[in-house]
Amino acid sequence: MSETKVILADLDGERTWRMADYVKRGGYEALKKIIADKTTPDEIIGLLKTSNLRGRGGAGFPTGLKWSFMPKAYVGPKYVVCNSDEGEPGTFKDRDILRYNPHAVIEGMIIAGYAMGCVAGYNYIHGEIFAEYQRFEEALEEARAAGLLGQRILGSEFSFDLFAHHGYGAYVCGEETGLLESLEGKKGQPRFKPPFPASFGLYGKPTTINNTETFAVVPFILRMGGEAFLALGKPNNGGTKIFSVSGHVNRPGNYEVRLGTPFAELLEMAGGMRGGRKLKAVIPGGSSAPVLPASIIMDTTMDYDAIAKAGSMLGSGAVIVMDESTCMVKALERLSYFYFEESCGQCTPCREGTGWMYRMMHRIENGQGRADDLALLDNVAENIMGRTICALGDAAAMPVRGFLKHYRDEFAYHIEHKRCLVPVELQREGS
Ligand code: L3W
Ligand code: SF4
Repeated sequence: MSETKVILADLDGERTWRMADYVKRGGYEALKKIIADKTTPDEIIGLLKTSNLRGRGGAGFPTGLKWSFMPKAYVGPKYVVCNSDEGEPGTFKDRDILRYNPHAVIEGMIIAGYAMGCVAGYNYIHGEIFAEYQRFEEALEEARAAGLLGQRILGSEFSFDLFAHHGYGAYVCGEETGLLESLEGKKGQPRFKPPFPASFGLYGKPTTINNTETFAVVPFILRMGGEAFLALGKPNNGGTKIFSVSGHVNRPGNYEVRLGTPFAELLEMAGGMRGGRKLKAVIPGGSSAPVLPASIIMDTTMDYDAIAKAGSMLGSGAVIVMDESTCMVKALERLSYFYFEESCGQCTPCREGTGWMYRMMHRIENGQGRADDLALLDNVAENIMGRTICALGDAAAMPVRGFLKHYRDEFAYHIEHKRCLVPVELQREGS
């Protein structure tokens, strides 16, 4: 029972982020081959479709299909954008990719530019990480000096340039259209979809946006082949995925495993439960994903379809592990505060609803809950879902629905007894 590393393979050396090291690991071979062989864009997109690669940022949308949405006959600039605005609570994989393997992202983005006929690419990097931004800039300089960016790449007809953009640290800028607005120099407020970025993206031009991990794995898929990548995972869930495991485990960190790996194995890789305590619940895909109790998650495999069947989302792959010492009311209060704080305020259900949910959670946690608060929480969450411009509204409502579905008794106990159901000694030990 161990990791199966693709993006994170052979990163034990001292300067794995340097181009020379990446090249030793087979880096840029895929790009050189498609240029030398004059591989067609359709062949590359076909390979991605065969691989069953699904977007690693949260929605799990099929990457090959997304790339195929870009209009081929469009006259004018088209863009490729990398979403490195990692801000989902619990997620810390993209910053490790930028820190240790930035050239994989660069190569993946150049290949994307080639396959979709784009003139330029931008990597939007979260504003609260600095060393990673610097490292990506340095990697771009190395790639440019080696003739892998700019005009007539490797002597071919293909020209493409790539730039890094340091964001501002707002969670909503990780939403693809909020990111585009921000990249254009405006307030990062999401746009209505449709039109999707594939038809109206950066500066109104066709644009494809993928997550850092998605781009980083593309060169490996080209080298190993679509079938081989698919075989690492399971049908409809190709390849490996990096899971950021945090919370009450002995060895929190990033683990790259085959999609379809049982949760129990991932937990063991992360060193098992801290202090030998009992597992209570897991948020399997970042804070937006509904929580799952131990009884469900221990029987579930870590892939998009299995987690959806269990009633949650694989999301960005942030696995938050909670043991028996966790007060679910306190946990949800923290999450609700996050969404309240990060709402961009454009739409009423999200702007007002996130505040209502947080204030209700705050009073329940502080022993001032009212008898009808749970029904009111259900009602507010229900009225946010599907009624907002972007996914942040749903993302705020889904945790509330998940916690109330599985731990309603604990919330009711808090309201009735004005204290927590979890014994105080256990809470202190777990903190
Ligand atoms: C053209 C169509 N394009 C869909 C494209 C669309 C997008 C992708 C998926 O939300 C989730 C959210 C968070 N023509 C298209 C089309 N597309 N139909 O496909 O679209 P969508 O709308 O399903 O998802 P989304 O708006 O991208 C993302 C969840 O991720 N999440 C958030 C993670 C946050 C991070 C982070 O901080 N880095 O990863 C975690 O679970 O709740 O459900 O590109 O344009 N007909
Ligand atoms: Fe802004 Fe929330 Fe509306 Fe998204 S759902 S556009 S974050 S107010």
